[in-house]
Amino acid sequence: MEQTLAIIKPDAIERNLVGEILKKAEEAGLKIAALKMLKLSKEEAQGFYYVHRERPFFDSLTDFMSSGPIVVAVLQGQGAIQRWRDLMGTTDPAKAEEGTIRKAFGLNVEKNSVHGSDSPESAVHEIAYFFSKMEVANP
Ligand code: FUP
Repeated sequence: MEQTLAIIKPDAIERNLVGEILKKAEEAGLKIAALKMLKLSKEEAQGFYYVHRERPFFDSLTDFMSSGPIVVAVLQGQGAIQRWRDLMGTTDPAKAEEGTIRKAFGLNVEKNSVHGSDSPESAVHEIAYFFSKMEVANP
C-alpha cells in the first residue's frame, strides 16, 4: 500500500475547509493513516521546502506556510501519491481541472489550499519530516 503526505495549508484552515478536504480524500477511497494540526516556524517551513530554496517564490511561500496552522496527514491506498495529486489539481488554481480541490478552494498559485508528495522518495522524506513511525497507522 502506498502512502503520501498531504498538507491542508493555512488559507484553507482559515476558511474552515479541513472537514471538506478530508471528506474528498475519504470519498476518493484514500485512508487517513495519520493526522495532526501544527504551526510551522519560518525555519521549519524552509526545511520542508528546501528543494525550492533557489526559487524566486521561496521567501513568500515559506512566510505563508508559517503564517498559521496547517493540518498534515498521511493518506494511504493503492497509487495514493498520484490519486491525491489528481484530486488536488494543478498547482495554479486558475488552471486546475473541474472537480479538483484547488479548483474549488485554491486562491492563487501560493495559497492553493493543499500539498501532496510528488514521488515515492519525497513521500517517504516528507512523512518522516512530520511523523514518527509510531504516529503512522496502517489502516
Ligand atoms: P505542487 O507540486 O503542485 O504543489 O507544485 P510545485 O512543486 O511546483 O510548487 C511547490 C510550491 O510552491 C507550491 F506550494 C506552490 C508554490 N509556488 C508558488 O508559491 N509560486 C509559484 O510561482 C510556483 C509555486
